[in-house]
Amino acid sequence: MISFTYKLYLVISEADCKGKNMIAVARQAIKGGVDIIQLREKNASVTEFTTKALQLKALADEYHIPLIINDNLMVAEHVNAAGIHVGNNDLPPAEIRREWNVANKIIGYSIEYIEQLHNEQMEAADYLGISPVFGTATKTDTVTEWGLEGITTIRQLTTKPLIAIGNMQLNNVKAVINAGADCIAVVSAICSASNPEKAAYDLKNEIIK
Ligand code: TZP
Ligand code: MG
Repeated sequence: MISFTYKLYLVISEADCKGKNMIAVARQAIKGGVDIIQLREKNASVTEFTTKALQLKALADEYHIPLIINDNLMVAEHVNAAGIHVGNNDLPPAEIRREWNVANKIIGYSIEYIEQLHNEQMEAADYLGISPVFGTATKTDTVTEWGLEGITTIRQLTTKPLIAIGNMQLNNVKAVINAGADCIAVVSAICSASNPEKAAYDLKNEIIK
């Protein structure tokens, strides 16, 4: 089991950067305080996904932070990512653990239903994503809006690191941490910011203060 000490998790795709260069946005975000990054490309071909993953891996290596790949184990293995993040409808964590036979890889698992906290999949995961905490325009096909109460409920059911995602903003991250989350994951609060470095810096300070 890995030790998960990260506090500010950037989830990024080319589309989320809305015309800006994704690698430039990611670099600024890392300079501001992002300490783990996930490439989440929903509509890219495997070739495009791999190309972007390689670029982001080089950047992550430069700053010595982990790169996580969303959903695609082939891409994660190919670029030697630090880990993979999956949801309820993806390759299950226990299976990934068997296939990707490397002990120190990080496996993240999104919790969308409370029942998932009682299945073997969550046992195989290194961290759990609370998905989503609040409703967000970035991802609309969601099941449960956990809210602060949901975080507290999940906190009581597991000791695994909890990553909060879904409309995380400067004015709510502290409450989310106080409710029991260990780490905050964001897309738009950084990718859509006019100054991603400052946005990351402010979020990080708010989380750790
Ligand atoms: N999973 C649950 S909500 C979400 C994902 C990928 C999107 C979060 O985006 P934002 O812009 O930080 O609300
Ligand atoms: Mg998925």
